[in-house]
Amino acid sequence: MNEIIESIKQSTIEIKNIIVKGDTGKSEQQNSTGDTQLKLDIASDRVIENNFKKLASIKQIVSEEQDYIIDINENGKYLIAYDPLDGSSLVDVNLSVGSIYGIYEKSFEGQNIIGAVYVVFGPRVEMVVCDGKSVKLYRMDENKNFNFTQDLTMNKKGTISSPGSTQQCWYDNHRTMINTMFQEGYELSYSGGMVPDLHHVLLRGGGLFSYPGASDKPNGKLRQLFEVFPFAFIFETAGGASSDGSQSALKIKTTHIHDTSPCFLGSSDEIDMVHQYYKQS
Ligand code: AFP
Repeated sequence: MNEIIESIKQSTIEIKNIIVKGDTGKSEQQNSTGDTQLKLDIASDRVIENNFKKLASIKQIVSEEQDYIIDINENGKYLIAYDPLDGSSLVDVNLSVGSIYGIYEKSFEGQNIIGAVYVVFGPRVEMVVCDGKSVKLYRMDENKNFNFTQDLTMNKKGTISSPGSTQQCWYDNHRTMINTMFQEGYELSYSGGMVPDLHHVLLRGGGLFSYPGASDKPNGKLRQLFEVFPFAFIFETAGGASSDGSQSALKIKTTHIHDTSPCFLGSSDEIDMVHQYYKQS
């Protein structure tokens, strides 16, 4: 997996330059989810695809920005699903964004994920790498080197609530749960960028990030392969937990590569709380 991590580092350096110099305008194209693609999305996607195509260990890749799986090397071992620039619509208001990578074996399913990486393009560029045994934080320095900073672990109970989705569309059980958390003193943290929002929960030791199903999006908004499974793998490895409202998100059965799912990620106590409120409903 080392050559994959090195490739991601190279892509990160190139994407950082694109963000700084790039045009944040809209392209004429839409992705499979119907989102209008920004020029940044397409440029970042091209960088990652071109770098991954050089690796003998990769069998297939699939991007959130593309309709289909791309075959790379029939003798390759790894399948990689990636979101090249998640939250890209936030670049033009200068908020943090990120890249997300899920590394799978055999098939693109939650149960077959064996590695996950995300990169935060914020005041600093940071990369988090998870191999299923540990979650490690690296920081890019002025010479474009990625230096190990610390191992990341989560407390049993946290202090942050990061509630996504359109509040007026929340189901009653979800609204009651979120309101109760704030009454109990949880700190609100939500930027609209999944990568910085989850990085915040992870680095502050825990809490709950939620993007539930709601009346406008019953199956949620976040994509299973590119967003939900990589972060579920990272949070569970760090000692936290994940859920789709009733079980570990990694147990979700994927039927299409662009499927979405309700998504809860956080400390184990908070995920237990989610199951209490969702079981009752
Ligand atoms: P974009 O990639 O289209 O900006 O969406 C980002 C995202 O998929 C994820 O990063 C956020 O958690 C989520 O959308 C925010 O969605 P809302 O804007 O509906 O809160």
